[in-house]
Amino acid sequence: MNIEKYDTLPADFFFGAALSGPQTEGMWTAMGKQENLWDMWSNLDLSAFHNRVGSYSGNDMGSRYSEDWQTFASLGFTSARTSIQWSRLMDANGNLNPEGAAFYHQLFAAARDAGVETFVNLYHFDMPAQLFRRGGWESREVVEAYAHYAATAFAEFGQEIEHWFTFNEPIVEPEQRYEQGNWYPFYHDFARARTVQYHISLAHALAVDAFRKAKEKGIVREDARIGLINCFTPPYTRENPTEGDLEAVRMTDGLGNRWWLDLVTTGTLPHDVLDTLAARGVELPIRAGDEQILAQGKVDWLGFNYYHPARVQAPEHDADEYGNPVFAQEYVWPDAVMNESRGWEIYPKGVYDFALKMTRDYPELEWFVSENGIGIEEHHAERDEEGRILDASYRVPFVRDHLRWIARAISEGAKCRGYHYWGAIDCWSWNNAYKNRYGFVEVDLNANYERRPKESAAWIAEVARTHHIG
Ligand code: IFM
Repeated sequence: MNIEKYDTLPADFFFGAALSGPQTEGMWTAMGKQENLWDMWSNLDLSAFHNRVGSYSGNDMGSRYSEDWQTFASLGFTSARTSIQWSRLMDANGNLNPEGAAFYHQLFAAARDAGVETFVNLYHFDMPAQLFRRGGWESREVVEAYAHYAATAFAEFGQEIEHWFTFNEPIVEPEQRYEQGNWYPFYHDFARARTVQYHISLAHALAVDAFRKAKEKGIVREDARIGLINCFTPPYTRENPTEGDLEAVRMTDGLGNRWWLDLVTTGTLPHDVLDTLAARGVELPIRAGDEQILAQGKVDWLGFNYYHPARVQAPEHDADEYGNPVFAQEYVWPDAVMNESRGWEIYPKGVYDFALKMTRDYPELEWFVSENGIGIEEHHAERDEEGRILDASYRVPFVRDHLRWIARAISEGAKCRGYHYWGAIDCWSWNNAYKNRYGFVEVDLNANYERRPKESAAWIAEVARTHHIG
């Protein structure tokens, strides 16, 4: 496959950065911010975080945002997506926190001054702790509270922000917190995970509904758009698959990908997946009227976070040690190229395969690559005489190959409008904290979060300026 020939992206294709409030802002107790679930976990057990770096740190963007927006502009980025922290914008009684609101007004104004458009996401795994204690995403009350928070954000920033997103990676909390036991409070309960997934879907649809109503009333700008961002995993199985392997693909794709794609394009959830869940005794907390709520979930466009594919096969056992139903197990592809720091497969063609699937199955849907990036342990990285990290040998081919496959997908009709690189300035990553670095720009934790461009920074700036991938 001569992928090198796809070396140019369209002139109106945008480049930018993806980030989130909890991973960048720091200032975790300032400006009336409430405790969120990450703060709660950090307070309970700091040793759960790499090098004991808890949620307090962010990457100090809260005090350096003017410098950071300038840095994004210098990389040729015209937009950046961050998130509002629910726990900063709202107080414990569900009212607007004026200090939090003032912070975000300043943050967005500084971006405008630097010539960078802010895309705003409303939720990035950061449930306020007091709402978690009241049931978190397992509770309808919290779904309603989220809808109220979203409406408050639209009212407060509706004239400033054009691009809104309801959730980042809504599949991740059900999986990490409720099913796989990796994140506090470490549940291993498939059915609870699906309840959470269902409630997040309702919350998304209620927020879209609030957005549409705000738009009708002129509360948000006339040109404003709303979307959802998910980490989609193109699913693959072995060559010459059995029926069981194909079934594993259907459910992996159904729960992780089609669930959200159907929701945002048709306002429904995939029937085959719901039927299979019911047949395996997994009951969703469906109430009368929910269909009408979900029907509001159709979006204006979609964010596709792409890091790695899903390689699955028929499971050996149909239940796990906790009694949860199992629909698939990992298939270890012998040709896989791994990012050993993160444990994720590097498979740039996946972005193309999934792009073509969207073009085929959801032809009206416009989208952009809302996250892509490579996190590497750079603690002992080589540096040049000026101290710059020499990362071009791995970061450049990673980004270049993904961009080439995106260019090819566009040439075959994919409605992909842009590319946001995750963690363009190194940032805090959940329980991995600062273990893996994604940035084109280093953050030096030993020098008060000082920023320093890496070798790859000049390369991405040139690509963003010329649209020539090279
Ligand atoms: O850090 C995360 C981000 O919060 C969501 N997408 C994947 C990133 C890298 O792991």
